[in-house]
Amino acid sequence: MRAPTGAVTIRGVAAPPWKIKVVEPIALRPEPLRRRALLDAGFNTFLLRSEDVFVDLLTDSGTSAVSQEQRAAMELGDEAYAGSRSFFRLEAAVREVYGFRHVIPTHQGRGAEHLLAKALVKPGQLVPSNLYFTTSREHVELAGGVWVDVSIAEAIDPESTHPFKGNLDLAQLERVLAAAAPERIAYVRVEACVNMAGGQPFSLANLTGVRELTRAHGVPLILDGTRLSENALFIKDREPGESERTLPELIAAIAALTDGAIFSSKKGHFVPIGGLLAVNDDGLAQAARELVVIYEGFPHYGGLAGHDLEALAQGIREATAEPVVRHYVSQSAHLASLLLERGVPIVVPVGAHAVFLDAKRFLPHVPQDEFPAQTLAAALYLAGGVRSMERGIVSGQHGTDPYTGLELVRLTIPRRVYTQEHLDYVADVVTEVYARRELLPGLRMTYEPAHLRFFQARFEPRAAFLEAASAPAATAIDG
Ligand code: P71
Repeated sequence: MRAPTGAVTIRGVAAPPWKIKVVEPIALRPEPLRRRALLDAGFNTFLLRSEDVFVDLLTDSGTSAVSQEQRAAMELGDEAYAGSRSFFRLEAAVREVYGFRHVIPTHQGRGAEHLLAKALVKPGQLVPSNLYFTTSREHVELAGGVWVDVSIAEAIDPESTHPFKGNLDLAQLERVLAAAAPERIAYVRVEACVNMAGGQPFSLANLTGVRELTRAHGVPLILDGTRLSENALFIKDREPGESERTLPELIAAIAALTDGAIFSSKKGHFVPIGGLLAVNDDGLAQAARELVVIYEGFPHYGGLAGHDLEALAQGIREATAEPVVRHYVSQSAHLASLLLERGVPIVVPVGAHAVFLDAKRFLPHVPQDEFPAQTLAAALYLAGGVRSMERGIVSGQHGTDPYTGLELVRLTIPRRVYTQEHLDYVADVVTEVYARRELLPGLRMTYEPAHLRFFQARFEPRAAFLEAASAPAATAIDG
């Protein structure tokens, strides 16, 4: 069947607009080896080896498949230290797709966040934003800034079906801007498809409102465009009056409302490594170029190889192709619909790049200080070799502040990588763990790193975890 956009849909799911030319072997390890691997990893999925993982839904970061066009472009990589042809091709792609005048490549997204924070944030200045992202907030705080959440209340309600949970609360933003002198605000940050809320988009109307407020108060508006294509697709599908605009038009319209953006290109630009700072202001660009030579490399490569710049330039263009974006967004929707049918509690509406399990409702008997999402992520690995990511108290708690926020497990879909069979398998594993959820005990943290603790923290179970998590289901899966 052909949808109005020209994309092919099969039983409601957008067909992949590609076929597979190169494959990477994967295998499900026997259950005793998965137990060993989980113990060695201290019940932290970040610490598992990928060879011990069957379906890897830890992240969509750097895990997308490159296209044949990207591989071909990589052959043209100009590895000159300065003045590389590959840089100018990247700059042309950014200008064409997003319209920003200045482009500074970085090794990945947090490299761009670092430059931006160093250039724009002075001690005591505020950065109002829709929720937060871990590395974004960390860099602002390291520069002495203060993060201020101005997301709408629905953003942290996993059961609210608000179509634009990534919106900023305009009244709250206005209060923050009005209460502070303009020089006390570093910039307002708007994240596309807010990761920590479950991949939830903002609307164009909301962004327009944010733009008006930042103009009126004379403060910069900076976009985290990491998942901008998906946000543009949700606007096209959900926002009244926007369905006739093309994806490239919507992407350009969003970027044009902002003063600049950071991108972790490892997601929607289909590259294993790379990030960007792209801005319009000459002074800000100059400040960032002075910093990039200290932290990343010469401004014409910013920590990347020439072939990386070529893959990125091509990936930026592919990220505007509606059938490509629609396919991977519909993979999340497919997995979500299987889980909803089986009564598994997930965040709705389904986000861009992942399905988020609501661990508070999945494991209501595990109190939040016993890490329900971490527990669930460990159980999914043990039951079926599925690797997911904790997005709850371990990653969200700020210092010793009390944390009662979202407690989610992210099943993240790498772009152009897994087939529908893989996703159907993941749904079966989640369903089996759900059937035995009452047996799962919580965890105790045994090692807590000082910064971004979720990456390397270690845990041990409070009761017989391995038996509870692996008993009948694992046998069924193995044999
Ligand atoms: C994701 C990641 C990668 C990650 C980072 C930190 C903890 C766990 C996983 C990275 C993002 C992102 C947004 C909205 C900036 C970065 C940093 N996301 N903004 O979701 O989602 O980019 O990883 O390239 O440095 O797994 P970077």
